[in-house]
Amino acid sequence: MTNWIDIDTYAKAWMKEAGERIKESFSSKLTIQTKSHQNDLVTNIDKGTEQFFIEKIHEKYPDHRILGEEGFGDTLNDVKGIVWIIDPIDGTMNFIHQQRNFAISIGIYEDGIGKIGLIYDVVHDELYHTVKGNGAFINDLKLPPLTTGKVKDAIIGMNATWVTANKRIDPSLLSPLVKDARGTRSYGSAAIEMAYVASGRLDAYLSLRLAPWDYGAGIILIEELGGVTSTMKGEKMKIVDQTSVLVARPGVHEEILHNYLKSGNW
Ligand code: 2AM
Ligand code: CA
Ligand code: CA
Ligand code: CA
Repeated sequence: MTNWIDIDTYAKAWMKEAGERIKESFSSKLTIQTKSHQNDLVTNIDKGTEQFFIEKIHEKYPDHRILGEEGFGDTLNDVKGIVWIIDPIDGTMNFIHQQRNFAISIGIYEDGIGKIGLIYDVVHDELYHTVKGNGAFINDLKLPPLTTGKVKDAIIGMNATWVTANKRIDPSLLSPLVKDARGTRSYGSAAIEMAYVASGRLDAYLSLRLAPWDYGAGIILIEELGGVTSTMKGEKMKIVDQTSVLVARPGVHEEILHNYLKSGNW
């Protein structure tokens, strides 16, 4: 039998240790490179943090597999067994420019089913955690289940680029949602925005394209609290895919999906 509580305990301790190392790096010079385009950034600390987790996991759990953003883990063709999905720094641009508003995100899956969700907002020292079925917490504070809401009362997390002209979307599609919602916010870290949906600080979050390491931990946390997770087409995420993401408290999810997203080709 897999001892999920043990795995959770190790993972959280490694996250705290990695967080300390990241904070220590604030006083050293970063090596910054670009990836797919000029605003898609990666640093030596993203890479070093991913390697730190891989070493720890290999040592303690040699039969577990790892999918990491920076590519030091395994190449996965399936989701069999226990798979750790790791984003060593989610919000790299914030890490570089602001030295805050970034997180370490770890989702642990068994045969494609989410078992442990961990998001660590390093600078605020807020660790969002759940072992499926055992409740979700910020540090030691237990989070209440998410109540039903409406768009008109909702603060929605989304990136402003989705309402400007760009290749993925007609800018007029999401502007009615922005207009009808109580407010919108953009934090620049999908993991933090999903942790905020879990904790009720945001009522919804949506993004046109995210990778498994961006949303892998967040959907486990949100589902544990009764929130709703899907693609922007309303389909369930398959954890290995790049996809659009819509996560929200009940009610708000259905309203966004049916009243605002029906005409889009996401
Ligand atoms: P990252 O910082 O780990 O790259 C920014 O709005 C959010 O989108 C961050 O969570 C960021 O994760 C994520 N993201 C996903 N794909 C991205 C890309 N190609 N370029 C920049 N950010 C990306
Ligand atoms: Ca990245
Ligand atoms: Ca990310
Ligand atoms: Ca990242």
